[in-house]
Amino acid sequence: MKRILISSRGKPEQLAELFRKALPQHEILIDMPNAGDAPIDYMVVGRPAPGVIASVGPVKLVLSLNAGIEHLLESGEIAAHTPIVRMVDDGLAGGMTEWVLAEAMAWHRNIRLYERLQRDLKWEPQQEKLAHERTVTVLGAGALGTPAARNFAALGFKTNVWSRTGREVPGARSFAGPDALLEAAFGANILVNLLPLTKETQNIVDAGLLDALAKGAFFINGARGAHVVDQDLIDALDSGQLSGAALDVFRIEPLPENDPLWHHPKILISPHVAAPTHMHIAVQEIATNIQRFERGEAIPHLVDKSLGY
Ligand code: NDP
Ligand code: OXD
Repeated sequence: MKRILISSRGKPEQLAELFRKALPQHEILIDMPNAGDAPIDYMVVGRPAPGVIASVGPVKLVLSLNAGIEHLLESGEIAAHTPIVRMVDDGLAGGMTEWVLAEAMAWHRNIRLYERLQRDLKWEPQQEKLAHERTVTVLGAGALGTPAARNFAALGFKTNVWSRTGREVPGARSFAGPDALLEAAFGANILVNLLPLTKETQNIVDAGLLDALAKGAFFINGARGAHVVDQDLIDALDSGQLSGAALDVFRIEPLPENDPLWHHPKILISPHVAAPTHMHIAVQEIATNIQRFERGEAIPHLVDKSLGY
C-alpha cells in the first residue's frame, strides 16, 4: 500500500479525510512525530514547518497545495531529483480572477470614492470612463494571469500581458522578457501582478516600473509581497503617480501592525485571500495527479526548478 504524508498548517485532519475518500487504496498520514518512520511515497504540502520535509526522507513526488512554491525551493529540503507538482485548479483561477476584477472595477468606477463621499453626504459625480478608455497590464500569463487578462479584454479594456516567453492571451497584446517590461507597462491605468516569485521577479515592481504607468494609475498585487519595493510603492502613492493600490500579499504575513502599508490612506489591504485553495477541488486535483503518476502518465504543472516556477 502506497503511503501519502500530509504536512499542512491548514486543517490537515480534514484534508486527510478527503484523501481517504479520493484514494481509498492509499494509506494517509498526517505529519506528526515518527509518521515518516516507514517510507513515504508522496508528500502533500501546504506550508510545512521547517525541517518536516527533510525529516521524511526520499519521496517519489511532492504535491503542493499552493500555486506558489518558492518557499519549497528556498527551504532546500527537497532533493534535486524529486519532482514538485504545483497547484493549478479552477478554484484558484476563478478566485483570483474574481478578486482582481473586483478591485479593478471598484477603482475604475470610483465605487470606494462614492462610499467615502456618502459618509459626508457629498454629491460629487466624477468623470466616469468606459473600459475601452483604459489600459490594463497584467504581469504573468500563467494559470492565473491568463484568465485575468482574458476577462479584462472581454470587458473591453485595452489589455497587455507580459511574460517570460510572450505567451499569447486571446484579446490581449503580448510582451516577452525583461526588455519589453517597460513597454508593456507604458501608459497603463491598471497594473496587475500575477508573477511567481523567483530570482528574476523579486523587487520587479519598483520606481522605474511604476513611473512607466499613466499618472494616477492603480496597482493590484495578488502574487507575492517580495515582488514589490514597498518604499517605491509608498513614494508613488504619495506623489500621485499612483492613485491607489490593492495588496493581498506581503513580505511578512500576517502584516505586522506597525507596517506603514496598513496605515497608508491609498492602500487597500486584504489578508492573502485573493485565491485561497479550496480543499475539495485541490484534493481531487492531487489525487488525479497521483493516479496519473502511478499509471506512468505525464503530470501537468511540474515545477521547473531551474526557472524557479
Ligand atoms: P504560472 O507558473 O502558471 O505562471 C507564471 C507566469 O509568470 C508565466 O506566464 C510565466 O511566463 C511568467 N513569468 C515567470 N517568470 C517570469 C519572468 N522572469 N519574466 C516574465 N514573466 C515571467 O503561475 P500561476 O499563474 O499559477 O501563479 C502565479 C503566482 O500567483 C504564484 O506563484 C503565487 O505567488 C501567486 N498566488 C497568489 C495567491 C493569493 O491568494 N494571493 C493564490 C495563488 C497564487 P511564461 O508563460 O513565459 O512561462
Ligand atoms: C498560493 C497562495 O500560492 O496561496 O497558492 O498564495
